[in-house]
Amino acid sequence: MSFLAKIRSAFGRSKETLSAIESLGRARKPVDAAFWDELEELLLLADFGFPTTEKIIGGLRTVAKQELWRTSDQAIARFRKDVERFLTLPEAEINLAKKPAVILVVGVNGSGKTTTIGKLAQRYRNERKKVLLVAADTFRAAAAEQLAIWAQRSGADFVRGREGADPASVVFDGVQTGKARGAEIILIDTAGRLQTKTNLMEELKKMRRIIERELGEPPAETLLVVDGTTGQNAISQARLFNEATKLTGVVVTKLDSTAKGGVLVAIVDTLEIPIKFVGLGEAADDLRPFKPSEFIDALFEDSAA
Ligand SMILES: Nc1nc2c(ncn2[C@@H]2O[C@H](COP(=O)(O)OP(=O)(O)OP(=O)(O)O)[C@@H](O)[C@H]2O)c(=O)[nH]1
Ligand SMILES: [Mg+2]
Repeated sequence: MSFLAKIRSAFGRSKETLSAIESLGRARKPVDAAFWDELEELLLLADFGFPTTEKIIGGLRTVAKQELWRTSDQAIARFRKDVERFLTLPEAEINLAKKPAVILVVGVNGSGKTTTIGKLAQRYRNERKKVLLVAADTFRAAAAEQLAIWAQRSGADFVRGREGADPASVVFDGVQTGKARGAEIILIDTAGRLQTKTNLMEELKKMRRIIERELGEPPAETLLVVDGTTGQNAISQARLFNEATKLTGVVVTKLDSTAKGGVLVAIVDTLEIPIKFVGLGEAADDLRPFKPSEFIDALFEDSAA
């Protein structure tokens, strides 16, 4: 299934708010105070968040005045373009230029880190790349088991530490092993942690320092995995993880279970970090590179058809 078809069927389940935005355009209502209020409410419902909503509406109102818009279809057509522009950042491609390309994966508990790594491993193995998975989640033995299954399934190499070991030591082993075996991509899984727990964020900084020391440069990618159903807490996660580990990209998972696609726009807008992949289900091929134009087309299903 194409990204478009997949995301359409995923969103099809519960895309009321976004269809409502579309209907608001089709209704060709006058562009008046009531219209702006209605649009604002819909954006907040779709999880664009207050600051991003205000920015989008403020921009639209300015153009509405300049261009003397009369009906809401003009506003919604422009809205669509604005959202695409908001979502489009440079460096949106995953960076695999370095050998090995080290990808550190971080996020709160249950956001989908391990599953995302498994899907990435499968993707790169399909391209015949030499992939190493590193289980630096030493918090629970089950975490390493879960990653081991993905390694086995995809034919990736696998390194783990003892339960309770210092995750930084596992990262060290992982990078050493990867270099020695000529791995092209090293994916490092970390334990879920709350962005507000300072000691756990320090632990991440340490892992990053080890990678930097062993490679002579920062990891090729530090990806934050965010659960798309979380709502505005995703913004706080992105901000605090970015402070600790300087993120290069975000992966938004579980988009198949939410209508609140606006959170993607809020993340990119407030933090200027690109979304690199989206998760649309639990299977290996349910991770897709994120393409703003396709995403917008999927959201505005009817008008795109
Ligand atoms: N529907 C859906 N479920 C997903 C997606 N990605 C992950 N999941 C599910 O979310 C649950 C948690 O995923 P994990 O990959 O274990 O999450 P994690 O971040 O590694 O969790 P911790 O290691 O405990 O912090 C699992 O049941 C996954 O199958 C997705 O894109 N869509
Ligand atoms: Mg995990």
